[in-house]
Amino acid sequence: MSTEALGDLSAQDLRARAAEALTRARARSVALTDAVDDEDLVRQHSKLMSPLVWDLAHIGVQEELWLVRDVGGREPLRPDIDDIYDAFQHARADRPELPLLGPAEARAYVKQVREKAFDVLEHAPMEGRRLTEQAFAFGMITQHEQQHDETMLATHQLRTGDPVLHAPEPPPARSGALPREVLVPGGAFTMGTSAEPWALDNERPAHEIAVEAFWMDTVPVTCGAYTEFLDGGGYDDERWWSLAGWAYRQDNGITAPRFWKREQDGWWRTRFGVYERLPADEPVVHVSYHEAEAYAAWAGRRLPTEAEWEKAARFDPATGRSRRFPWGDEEPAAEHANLGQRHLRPAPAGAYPAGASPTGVHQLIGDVWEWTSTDFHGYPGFAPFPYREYSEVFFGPEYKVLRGGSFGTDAAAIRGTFRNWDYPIRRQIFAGFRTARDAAPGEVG
Ligand code: AVJ
Ligand code: FE
Repeated sequence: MSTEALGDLSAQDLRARAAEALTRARARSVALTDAVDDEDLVRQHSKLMSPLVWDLAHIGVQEELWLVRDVGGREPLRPDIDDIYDAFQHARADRPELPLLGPAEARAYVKQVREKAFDVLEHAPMEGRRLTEQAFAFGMITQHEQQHDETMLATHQLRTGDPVLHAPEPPPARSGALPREVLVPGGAFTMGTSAEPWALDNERPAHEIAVEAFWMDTVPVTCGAYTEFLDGGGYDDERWWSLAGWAYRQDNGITAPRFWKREQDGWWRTRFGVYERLPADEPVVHVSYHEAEAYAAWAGRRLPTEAEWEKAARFDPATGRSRRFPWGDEEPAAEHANLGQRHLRPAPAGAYPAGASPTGVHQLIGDVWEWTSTDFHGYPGFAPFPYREYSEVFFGPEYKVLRGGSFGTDAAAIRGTFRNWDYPIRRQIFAGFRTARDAAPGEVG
């Protein structure tokens, strides 16, 4: 569906689309929390994460705040728990100590909120307020739930014990031989969006920005390529690391990506409770920004800027226009990208020829979030909407932008303009990277 087409949907169609998206998100939240027993739901599997039962009730509280109370103007269901589930009031490490709703209570609560939210959806006008224009609030809450589902998936990866999640294997590489890198032409392009109905505040507004011609890796850096850096002593050679990166590596004794282990016969990893040999052709995942940056320096390259990433993903040289996705304006389908936890791992490099961008860059959407070298900031003309705490309070040099989504990101929560951010030391997220380099003066594309 094109942006314009969504803009033309009738109120009835918007309601159906919102209901379908909310229902799909809920099925995923239920599957992620039903997969483990109650004891496991209330446990903290890592100081970096909330207990799963916190995420579940927090999803409900956010939905109550925006859909039931604000859009619907209805009475609060549980005003007494607002504070407990306010992410700004309590750090993740402290959440197990809170008087949380238990598993049964949390499940009943989110169900009750959803019934009210659906009632609001049926009656709310889809215009008149910016919050309801094109069902924005429903799209925002769908994305919020899907984002927490990805966070819960990361919690699953940190939990120890037998595997409880299952999914089919991703498709094999099927692109044929790909060039190592492709040239993305220099010049202005449209970054961000003012037209995408469910785009969040930090993706707005659309603006023209110029980038110099550059070379971009055709596919994300694979485990095989990363192992060369590792086995070549890259983690012990200060030359490749930034000052902050080297301090991080030293202070934390970082010697390989998270979840990797060296055995007699090479590198192995733990993935959702399965211990397995590392697949050489799969994009590397669970690396920090610092590790990505060091690898790029070792390879004689650099990380792409956020603008370069978006130009590679959206710019169509034939029309001069920016697409919604690398493959065009249609919503992601199974042949385009590895999204939505359809598979429990990134797909091999070359698995998605139908998802390539016009300039020939593959797997920009799905598989692994990609670190960019850009700090998280608002675009020119940024306006917080509907609340400062979604994006604006995170603007600044402490956070790096990640792009493209991972195998754990749902299609509802990703597009060519979508921006994620995290601390450069984080590696429990499904993050990898690709590298870039400046084009030489003659190579202008
Ligand atoms: C956009 C993924 C950084 O999980 O911290 C969830 C999304 N905001 N609840 C996060 C979010 C509020 C956010 N990220
Ligand atoms: Fe949240």
